[in-house]
Amino acid sequence: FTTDTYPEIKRDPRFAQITKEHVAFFRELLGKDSALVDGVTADVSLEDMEPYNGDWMRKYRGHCKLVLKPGSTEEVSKILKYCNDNMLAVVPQGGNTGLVGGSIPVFDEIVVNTSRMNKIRFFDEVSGVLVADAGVILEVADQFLAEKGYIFPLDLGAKGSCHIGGNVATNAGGLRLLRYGSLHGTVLGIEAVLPDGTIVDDLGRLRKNNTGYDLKQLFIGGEGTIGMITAVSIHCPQRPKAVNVAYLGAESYEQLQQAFREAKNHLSEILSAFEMMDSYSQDLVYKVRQNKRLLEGEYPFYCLIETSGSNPTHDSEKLEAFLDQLMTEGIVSDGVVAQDETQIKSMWAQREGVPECLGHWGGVYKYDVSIPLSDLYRLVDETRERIEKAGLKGDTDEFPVVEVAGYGHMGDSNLHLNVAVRRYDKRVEEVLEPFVYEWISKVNGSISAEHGLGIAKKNYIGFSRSETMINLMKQIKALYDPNGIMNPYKYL
Ligand code: FAD
Ligand code: 2HG
Ligand code: ZN
Repeated sequence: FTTDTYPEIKRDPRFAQITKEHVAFFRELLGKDSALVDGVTADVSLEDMEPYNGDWMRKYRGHCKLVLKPGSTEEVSKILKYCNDNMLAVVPQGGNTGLVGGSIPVFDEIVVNTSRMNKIRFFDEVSGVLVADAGVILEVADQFLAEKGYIFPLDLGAKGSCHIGGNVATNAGGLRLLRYGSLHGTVLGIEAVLPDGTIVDDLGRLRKNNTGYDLKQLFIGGEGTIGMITAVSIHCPQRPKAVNVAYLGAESYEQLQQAFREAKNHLSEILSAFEMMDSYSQDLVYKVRQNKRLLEGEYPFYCLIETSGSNPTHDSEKLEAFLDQLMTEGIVSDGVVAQDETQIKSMWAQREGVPECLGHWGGVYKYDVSIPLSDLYRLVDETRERIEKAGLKGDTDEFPVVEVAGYGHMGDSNLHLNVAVRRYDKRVEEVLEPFVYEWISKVNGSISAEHGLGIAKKNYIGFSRSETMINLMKQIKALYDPNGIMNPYKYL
């Protein structure tokens, strides 16, 4: 895709074009060459720009000519102030793993990337409070915590690349939100820079702090539209000593709902994940990775259940008793419990590998939505019917839809509807949109459960938010970013 896909978006003429003088300023400020990828004054190839201009799904393409990699909050402050004074538009970027095109420039906005801001600043071994730079990679933060007996309260498939600043900016949900809650609760403080260079030092370490408006919440899930997060303070739980994982097969979505009800009932405080996968998503993973099936039989639905607790014997007994009951009552058809760390990893790989394997054929139309549990899977069935009726299913250039699959964080009522295609195709998009968004709106769901709006859902925010709410958001945007330089052309 290119911006041609959005003919309604025109480059805002209020923004300046980047000149050699601008580059000279940034070069002087950031010093080292490694802090700057310059396609304005230096002979930098398109390939060098590719990691910053292209997204994980190969769906969005920017035309940025300058990437800045500040090494400190002060440098971010000087960069943004200069950009604001000179009307240069900016896109904050972390690991660039976002799935809604939010971290990709639309035209020639300057990318300000956090990869050099990667220090852990503070950790309290008693309270579990971690303070770290925005550019720390999620997995690195978690490994640091593991050595201290703690765990980062967020985990997701992109952990090896995404930055904690990006996680907070998208309010990422992930695989264990069911257990550890949303970043709106676990993030205790934020340090951020406003477009005029003001450093907002709200890097508190307190769990309780009812002193006026909780302004940091605006940056959590703000998607870089009001300022740049430079550091995060977060409350981390004790790392569980006992982790068990089971992978089950079921005949129907109704049975999965029953299994979830029973999991809450029987596993209660140790339940840490309940993930749903349909056969379409699982079969694709087996096909792409050529790995052995986890269960002997094939089922229309699968779920992955994880428990995390402090007593291995107690947790195993609980999980075994729970599974016995599910099997005896015919709620699930088959199941297997991981016997060691390797099996735990392969079960999780079978779930976490779904997004990558769905992308194997070329592209994926992704819908990350919240739907009341009873209706959740119906959207996948109806979407598949629509695609088939439109005659687009086929796996050829003429019939580009390879598969329609549903999976996601069932424990949080969060469905990932994915339509895998050989190539992005307007005909497919027209069958899917606004159909999916209208469908969601009718059941009072949310058009974005955890990935945000970015540019992908720019035109659809009204399906989940009222006019009044959108206007309030615009007022906040105007207050924090009066020149509109922060991540322009995106959802606001
Ligand atoms: P980027 O992609 O670089 O940026 C994302 C957005 O945040 C952009 O709008 C950007 O402008 C803004 N931003 C980035 N850094 C800052 C900053 N410092 N200050 C202000 N704004 C900033 N998401 C989930 O919620 N749950 C999942 O389970 C999940 N799994 C994923 C699995 C895979 C394989 C992939 C590729 C993605 C997945 N995601 C998931 C998407 C998710 O949004 C990102 O992985 C992650 O949260 C984004 O972090 P990032 O550092 O890559 O941010
Ligand atoms: C996941 O849960 C991620 O695996 C990605 O949120 C979902 O790619 C998707 O649609
Ligand atoms: Zn997800």
